Amino acid sequence: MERIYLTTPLYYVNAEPHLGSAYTMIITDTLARYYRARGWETFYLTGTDEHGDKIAQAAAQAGMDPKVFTDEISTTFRAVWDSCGFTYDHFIRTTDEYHVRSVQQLLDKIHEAGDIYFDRYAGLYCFGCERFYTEKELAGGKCPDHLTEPTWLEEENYFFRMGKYQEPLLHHIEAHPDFIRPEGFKNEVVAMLREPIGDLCISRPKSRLTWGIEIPFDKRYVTYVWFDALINYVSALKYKAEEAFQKFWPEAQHFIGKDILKPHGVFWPTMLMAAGLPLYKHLNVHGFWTVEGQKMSKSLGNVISPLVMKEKIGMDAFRYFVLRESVFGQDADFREENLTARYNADLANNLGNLVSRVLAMEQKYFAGVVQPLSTAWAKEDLELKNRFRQAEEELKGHMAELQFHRALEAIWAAIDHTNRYVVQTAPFSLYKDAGKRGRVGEILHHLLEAVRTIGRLISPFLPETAEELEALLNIPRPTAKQPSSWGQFFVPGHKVRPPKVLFPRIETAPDG
Ligand code: ME8
Repeated sequence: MERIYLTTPLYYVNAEPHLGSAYTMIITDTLARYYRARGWETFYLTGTDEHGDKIAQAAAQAGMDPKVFTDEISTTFRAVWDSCGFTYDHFIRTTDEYHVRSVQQLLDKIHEAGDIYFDRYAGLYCFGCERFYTEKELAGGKCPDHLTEPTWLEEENYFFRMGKYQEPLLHHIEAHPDFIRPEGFKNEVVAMLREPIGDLCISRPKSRLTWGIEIPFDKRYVTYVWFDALINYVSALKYKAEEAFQKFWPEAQHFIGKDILKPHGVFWPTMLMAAGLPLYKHLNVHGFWTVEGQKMSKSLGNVISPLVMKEKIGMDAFRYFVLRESVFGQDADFREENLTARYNADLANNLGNLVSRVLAMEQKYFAGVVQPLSTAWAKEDLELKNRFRQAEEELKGHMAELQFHRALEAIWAAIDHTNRYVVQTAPFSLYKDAGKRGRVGEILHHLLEAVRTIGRLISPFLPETAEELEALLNIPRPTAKQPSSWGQFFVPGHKVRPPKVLFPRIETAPDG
């Protein structure tokens, strides 16, 4: 049986879910739905990252104990994702006991193998990033992310011998060119590995931070951030059972934004090597969203909330827009006018009108009752069926390549073709001729097949709409096993429902 293990980053609980985190969720949810529908065994993981300075500070600001604070925000996160309808199989929290245990076991293992050592370190530390910077990495003496001057810090800590695995990792990437995708990000990681990567500081003394996971071999220290959070990808499976780990780990595909490329592309695989575990299959890296050309930020007040979008245009339309508007791996810009334009053109007009038209004609001419097909199909009927077969083939390739915008383009090309088929076959004119009504029944039968197939193809992307189409066609959920040959699905006499508006048009102000 084919399998896939999909993961998102674990989101920090110091910010609300927004367009950025929702984008990673939409991509992974779409893939999970796509592979499940194809009968693959799928495990889809998300969760929250809850330790570290930033969270401790946020809790202190809220006047709350960090555990109470993280319980609250993690619950909110989960509730938002649930109300967006994301179908994750497991939600992990870095404060979950099994995860804490798993991190400690891994620390012990790597420590015993001699790849964790104790040393004095002094350097420039950015509290925002929770890491030390080298002079070279700073921009004009400031942290390039936070634009603040780092603090000089001197302390004794535990270090992971990351440098030892630099060469083996480079070899692995050379032998598996699609280990990190798209290629531009692989090249970035290769460039990082061509410079000395050094070792990684993995602890904080409890005198400075208590909100972390205690180092099992030295209770004066905690580990936090990467040596904690990254391990979730393994601990979530081990929590299920060793068998789940054996089954899914070889098929692991991580999805992340480009901001966390180094931890996932360098820290994580070297940690896995030190722990004697196989590496993940793919690291899939996506670009960043801006809003009307600007960085999304609380202070600018331009943060796009998935729940507000759901309220405004519906979750399916929001999913459609972000997947259709962006190219996986590249940055994208969220613009209200583009959203409205795509919604009206692709969803309200192309898809929505087609479905209404087909169901309205079926209702008007045959009281919703599906008519028989003759054995001899007209050329345009065959072309219509083949057009969908072609779309399905193209979809497969695009999904494997994470080209979601192309996958949607392929489906919409078939929808366009269907709209042209209606114009070409003109059932509304034929119906006036009583002798041609049999042919009208056939045309509508083919159109109902088209609507059914559209529902199946769009279901990973627009799951609610797919369900609405099933309800309108009065048919059950397709299963992975169900044969779906065109022309053999609808039994003549089956009754479909009257049309309904799936995507009400958004009225825009007239130009000028
Ligand atoms: O980094 N555009 O958590 P985080 C696209 N806890 N994606 C965006 C985005 C934007 N403008 N802003 C955020 C962390 N993201 C760590 C991860 S993993 C073991 C630990 C998405 O809450 C994107 O997926 O800062 C990015 O990688 C993630 O949010 C970072 O989330």
